[in-house]
Amino acid sequence: MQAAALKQAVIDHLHYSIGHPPVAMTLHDYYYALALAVRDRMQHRWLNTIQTNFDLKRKIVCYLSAEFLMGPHLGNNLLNLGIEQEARTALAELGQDLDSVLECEEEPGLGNGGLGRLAACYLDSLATLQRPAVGFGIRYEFGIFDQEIHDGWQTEITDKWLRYGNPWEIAKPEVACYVNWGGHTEHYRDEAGSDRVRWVPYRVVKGTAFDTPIQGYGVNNCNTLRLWSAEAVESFDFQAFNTGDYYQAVEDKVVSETVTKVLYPNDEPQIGKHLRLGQQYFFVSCSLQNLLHILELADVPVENFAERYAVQLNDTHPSIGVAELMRLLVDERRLGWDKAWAITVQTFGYTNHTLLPEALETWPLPMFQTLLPRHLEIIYEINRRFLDEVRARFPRDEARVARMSLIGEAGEKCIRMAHLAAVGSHAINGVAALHSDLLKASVLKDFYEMWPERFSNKTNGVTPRRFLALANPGLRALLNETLGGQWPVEVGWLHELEAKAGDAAFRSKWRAIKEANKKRLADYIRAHTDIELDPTWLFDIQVKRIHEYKRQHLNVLHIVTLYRRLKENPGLKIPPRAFIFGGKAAPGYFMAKRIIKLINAVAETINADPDVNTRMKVAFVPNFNVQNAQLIYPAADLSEQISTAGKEASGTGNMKFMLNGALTIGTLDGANVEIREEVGAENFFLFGLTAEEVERIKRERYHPTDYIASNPELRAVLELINSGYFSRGDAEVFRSVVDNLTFSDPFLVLADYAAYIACQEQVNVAWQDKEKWTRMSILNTACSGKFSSDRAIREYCDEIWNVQPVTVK
Ligand code: GLS
Repeated sequence: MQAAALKQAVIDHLHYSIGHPPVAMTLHDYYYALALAVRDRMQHRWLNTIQTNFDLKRKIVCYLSAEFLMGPHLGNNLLNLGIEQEARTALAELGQDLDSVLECEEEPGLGNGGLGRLAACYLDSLATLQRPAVGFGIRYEFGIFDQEIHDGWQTEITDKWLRYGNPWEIAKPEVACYVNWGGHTEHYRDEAGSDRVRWVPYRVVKGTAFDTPIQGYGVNNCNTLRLWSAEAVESFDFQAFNTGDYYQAVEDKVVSETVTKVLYPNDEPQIGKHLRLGQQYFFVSCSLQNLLHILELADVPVENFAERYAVQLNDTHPSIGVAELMRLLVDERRLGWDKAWAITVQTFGYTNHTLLPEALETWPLPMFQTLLPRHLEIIYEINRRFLDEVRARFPRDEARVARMSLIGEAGEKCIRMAHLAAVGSHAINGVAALHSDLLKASVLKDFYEMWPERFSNKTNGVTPRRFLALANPGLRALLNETLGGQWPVEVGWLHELEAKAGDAAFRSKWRAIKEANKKRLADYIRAHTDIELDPTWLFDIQVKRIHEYKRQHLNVLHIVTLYRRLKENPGLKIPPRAFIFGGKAAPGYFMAKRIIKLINAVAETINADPDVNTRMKVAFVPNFNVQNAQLIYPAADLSEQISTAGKEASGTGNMKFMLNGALTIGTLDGANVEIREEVGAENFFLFGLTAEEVERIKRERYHPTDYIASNPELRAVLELINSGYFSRGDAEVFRSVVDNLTFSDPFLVLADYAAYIACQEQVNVAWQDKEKWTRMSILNTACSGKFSSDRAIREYCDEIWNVQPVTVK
C-alpha cells in the first residue's frame, strides 16, 4: 500500500514538479522526485511539531552553529520514517534501483569536519528524543570544497551543491531579518528621560530563512534546521540609482550577497577575516531576532526569554550572540542592563571544542569596531562590570584581571571570543572527560576558579542511525535478528552482544559482514583511484582532516618502516595490510598539503613494487565526505586515532569506527580514553605519551634529534623519505616535512615513533588469531553504546538546557 502510494507520488512529481518528458528523464530526476515525495511524507509531521511546540509553549533548544555537516538526506529520511523497503519497491516498479538513486544526492557539505558533523548528529538525536529544537546556521552557497588529487597533490574545486536544486529546503522569504553593519552610534535621551543608544549603520543586509525538516527516528517529531541566506535589502538601491550612483547600488548588492557565499575551509585555526566575523554576526543576529519575533507572536513577555529558549553556542563562532542579545534587549526592547544581563546568562550555554591556541578566536579591535561599533561599546560595558566582580573576588590580583579581560592588551588589542562566551553563559562544557579537565586547568582556568559551578563535561556522541543502521545494512540485519529492532534508539541493547562474542557461528556471520563491507569499499576505491585492494587483508584506516596534531605522518613512518623491513628481509612474515587514508587539508595549510603528497607518493612506490605489494598497499581516498564515510567506517578492521595526547578535544570518527566493530590503535587523547574504558584495556591498542608527559617534555625542551640518534631504523626511514626515493628522485618535495620532524616536531611524532611501531606489531599478532580478533571486534560494537549522540543529548537536555520531551500527534 505504502509502496504503491509512494510510486504514484514519484510519478506525479516527475510529471508536475520536474516536468521532463520521458525521453529526457535522468536518474537524477528520479532522485529528485523521490526526495520530494519523501519530504511530502514529513510535511504534516513537521507542521504538527511546530504547531505543538507553539501551543504548548514549551522550552526549545536553539543550537547555534556556523557549520552543519548534514550529509545526504534521502537515505536517512527513509530510514527514520521506516519506509526504505517501500521506496525500494516503488522505484523497482519504475525500473530504477534505490542505491543508484541515493548516489545522485549532492551532499550539503556545510561544515569542515567533526564540529559540523557533531551538530548534525545532535539534530538527529534531538528529533529522535522528541525534544523541541531548531538548528540555526548559514546557508553557504558553496560548502566545503571538493578535493581532487592530481599527481599526488590536493586541488580544491568549488562545491556547487545547489547547482541542480535542493529538494529538502523550503524557502521562507517572508521570514526576513535585517542586519546592520558598520557605521557609528549616537547617544540620546528618550521620551522618558533615559539614556539610549542608536546604531546608525553603514549598510543593512537582509537575511531570509531556508528551512529543512529534521525527521526523528520512529517518532512523529520533525524539527527544523533554519539556515540564513544573505541578500541586498533591495536588488537595486533606488536612492542611489536615482542620484545616479548606479555602481554604488550594484556594489551593495554584491557585498550583501557575498556574506553567505562560501564556508571558510579551515577546521581548527581561526582565519581572522573581516568577512568571517560578518558571517558570524549575520547568522546570529538573524537567529536571535527571529526568536524574539516568535516570542512576540506567542504573546510571551520578553522577560521570559530564558524560560522559553536554551541557546547553545557551538564553539565561539556564534559567541557574538552574547553582545547581540544584550543589544536587542537593551537598545531595542528597552530593558534595563541588569535584567537583560540576567536573561542573557540564563539563556546561553557554551561548548568549547578545542584547546589549540591557533584556533581560539580573537578579533583585532579596529576590525571589530569597523564592523560592529555598538557591540564594542556593549562588550566594554560587560567587561567593566565583569572585571569589577573579578577584583572583588580576587583583590590585588591585577595579573588575573588582565588574563581574564574580554580585551587582550598584549600586542595589538583584540576581543577574546572564548572569554565573551564564558562570561555570558551559565554553563560551559568540554567534549570529552580529558578535554574538559584540561579546559579547567589551562585555557579557562581562571574562569573555572571564578565559577566552578558553570563547568561540566559532555562527552561527544554520534548517531547510531546514520553511522550504523544506514551505513552498515549487513550489520543492521544481524543486530535486528539478534537484539530485536529497538537497538537504534536503545543502544544499551548492544551489550547483549558480549554474550554472543563466545559463539563461533555468530563470529563467522560477523566476519562475513565485515568482509562484504570491505569488498564494497574496495570496489569504491578501485573506481576512484585504480588501486586494487584485497578484502581479506587487514584494513587499517585513518580518515579525518589532515592536521599535524592528528599525525597522519606518524602513520606514514610506520608504513615506510614496514616497507624497508620487507625490502631488507623478503622472507619476513607479516600479515598483509591495506593502509587507507582520507581527509581534506585547509587550502592554505602548507604542511598538511605536503603530508597528502607524501601519502600518495609512498602509495605510488609501494603499490608498484612487486617485492612488497602482495603484503602491503596504500590508498588515499579522494574527497572524504559524509557519503563515502558511510562506506569507510563499516569496512575498517583497525581505526587509527594517533593524535598527540592533549590535542584532540574528543574525536568522533573514533566512535564511528568503534560502533562498526573496528579495533582502535590510539593514544590516551580525547574520547579515546573513554573508548578504552568502555571496551576494556585488553581490547584496545594503546601506545604513546600521556598528555602530562607531553607537557613535561615540552617544558623541559624537546630534542627530536635525540630520538633519531638513538634509533637507527627511524633515521633510515627519514633518510629514505628525504632522499627522493618516493618522489622520483626529487629530494626537495619532502625536505620540509623531514626538516620539520627533525628540528622542531611540534607534535612529538618522533617521541612516539618507537612505541607506535611496537604497538603495530601487537596488532599483527592479534590479527593472526582470527577468532580472537572477531571477539574483540564484537566487543567494540557491544560496548559502544556510551558514544551514541542520544546519551550526549539527554545529558545536555537534563543538565544544561532543561528541555523536556514533547509528544507530537
Ligand atoms: C573539533 C575537535 O577538533 C574534535 O576533536 C571534536 O571531536 C569536534 C567536535 O567536538 O570538534 N574542534 C574543531 O574546531 N573541529 C573539530 O572537529
